[in-house]
Amino acid sequence: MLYMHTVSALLALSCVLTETEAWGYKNGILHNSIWLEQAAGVYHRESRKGRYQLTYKEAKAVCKFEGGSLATYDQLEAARQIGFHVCAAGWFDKGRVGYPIVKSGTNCGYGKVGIIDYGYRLNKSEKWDVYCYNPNSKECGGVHTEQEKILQSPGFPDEYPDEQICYWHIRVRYGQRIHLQFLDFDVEDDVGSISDYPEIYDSYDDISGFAGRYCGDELPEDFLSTGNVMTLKFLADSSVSAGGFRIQYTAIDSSLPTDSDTSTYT
Ligand SMILES: *[C@@H]1O[C@H](CO)[C@@H](O)[C@H](O)[C@H]1NC(C)=O
Ligand SMILES: [Ca+2]
Repeated sequence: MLYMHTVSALLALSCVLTETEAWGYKNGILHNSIWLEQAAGVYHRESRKGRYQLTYKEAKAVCKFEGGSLATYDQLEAARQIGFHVCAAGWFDKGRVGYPIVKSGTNCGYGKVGIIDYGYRLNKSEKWDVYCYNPNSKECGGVHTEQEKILQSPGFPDEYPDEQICYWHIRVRYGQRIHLQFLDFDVEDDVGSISDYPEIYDSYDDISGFAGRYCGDELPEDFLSTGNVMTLKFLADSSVSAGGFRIQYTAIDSSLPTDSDTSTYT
């Protein structure tokens, strides 16, 4: 058992992409997760350094940084029951490690459904991802599967608060594409958009498919995804806010070729 986990951890490590610029470095931990899904207040985080990079102590600090705590087994199970499915082992309460599986598959969870439980780890220096619980987490980000929706910066129409990290993962039906239209836009402006910015990724995470980063007060152009998933990420640093944004997405049925016409939208 342990051997298999070590092998999978090593495999995961070997495909970690080169680290992009660090940000949010606090208490020795990088707080920018690669991706996040949330259900019932539970969400998964991994280190910016990649999968399986957090000791138990670091895992606790990641959750605390955002005002939450490590999820308990029951919280993880409650989230799982409403569809929270993540194929990555993470720390949860009391030094236990596991992950929630909703749908059995051969690549993940040994074909089982439920919390795949590695048990209470004796060695708290082992490195895994983490499952946090924060029912009062700010209203930003999340997983959206509706056919259309308006996403907005935290607090809109008021200015967004400092130090925001939001990930909106959009997933519509297979075969559909996602059309994004900016309705309002005002984000702290600087050269290179390094302070505050939304970013669009033409994929379900923020590792691949980077399609644009925006700041200032000019409405960015519409964007059309290649496939049926997209990620919108928003970061705000610790000073200077602005009016924020509203973005509408709409699922469109499309029989267009999916590889030829996206560049005109980016
Ligand atoms: C605990 O885990 C860490 C990280 O995997 C490892 O380097 C260390 O040797 C382990 N300690 C013991 C006592 O097994
Ligand atoms: Ca700012």
